[in-house]
Amino acid sequence: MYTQAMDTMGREPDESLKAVASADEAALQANFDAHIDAGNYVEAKDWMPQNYRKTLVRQISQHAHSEIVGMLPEGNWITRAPTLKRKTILLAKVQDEAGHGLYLYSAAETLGTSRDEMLEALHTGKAKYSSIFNYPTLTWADMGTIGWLVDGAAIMNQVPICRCSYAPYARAMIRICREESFHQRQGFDALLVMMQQGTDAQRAMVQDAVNRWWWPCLMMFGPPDDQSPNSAQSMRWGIKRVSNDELRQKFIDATVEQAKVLGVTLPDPDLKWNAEREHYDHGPIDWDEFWRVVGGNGPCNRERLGTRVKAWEDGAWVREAALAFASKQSDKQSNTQQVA
Ligand code: BYC
Repeated sequence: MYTQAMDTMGREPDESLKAVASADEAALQANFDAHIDAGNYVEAKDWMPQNYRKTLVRQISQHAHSEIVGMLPEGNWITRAPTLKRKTILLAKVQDEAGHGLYLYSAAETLGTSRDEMLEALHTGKAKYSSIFNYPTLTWADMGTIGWLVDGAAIMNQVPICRCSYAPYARAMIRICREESFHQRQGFDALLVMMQQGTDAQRAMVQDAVNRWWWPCLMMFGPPDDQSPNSAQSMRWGIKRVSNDELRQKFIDATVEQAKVLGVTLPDPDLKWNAEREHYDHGPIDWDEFWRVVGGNGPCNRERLGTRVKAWEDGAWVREAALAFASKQSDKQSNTQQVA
């Protein structure tokens, strides 16, 4: 502080320093923009604008939260799976989701936010997680439908993130997408078996699950492009590569054909092929319902958050034990080094 005062010899130190800093900043910003425009990736140690960092922490942490909250509606059915084969598949899938959460929290940590901070934001309701996990899983058919539709929507949204400009996120997504593909197939397979080899009651159960999950799945892609405050900047930065509406449309186009193979109908009387657009038209989405759920008032928001907070509190002794063990190990190591 004193040195600075001497150097400036009575001039306005803050102003001159600010001018230099902002000139530097402008050059860094220009480099960064050119780097992004050329389609290059950004690594953790590279310079990046504060808002780019903030946007990534927001999206990646919300994505991580979605993975671990997403374990709850399915975890609920592990003990009730109809066969040993379905139980092992579901168990593996739910474990994968814990793994996805870990990759994603790790990717977000590279941006300088600690996992404790991110979890605190989840537990206090400040951070969002995907709206879809605030709906109940009422029957076994919901497990197949989550795999087919929810994971199907997730893959559609996540494949373009494998090319996200932030490299640690893009790398995490490559592995996640491979696993999501297995998740989607196992869901489709479970439903196909029920539809082709099941009883009338089982087929009705599948149709009922599809009816309940269809619209919330379309909401997973986020608000329409003209009501999506983050899209324009995220597209500019190469964080998002394809818009919410385009992805939703791609999902609808792919799913209508899959529904035909399964032999289920989708609960939208306005769903029809538009030869001019070469896409399926669809009926209006209830965006009031979406914002209600995102705002914390969906059917299961309180239950999901309560379960997460309880798991965090019940796990306190595990974290303490792990820290005590790690500190014992490092004491042991430094003692050995001293003796040597
Ligand atoms: N739910 O400006 P927008 C999985 C929020 S896990 C809740 O379009 P953005 C799986 C949005 O955050 C799947 N909130 O935002 C796991 C924003 O609020 P803030 C999770 C939503 O970020 C286990 C505001 O609405 N996938 O598949 O440009 C088992 C305005 O939206 C939702 C990801 O997280 C929503 N559905 O675009 C099975 C993918 N949609 O943050 C399966 C990564 C929007 O400004 N994320 N909001 O307060 C993304 O691709 C983007 O963040 C989104 C939203 C497309 C979701």
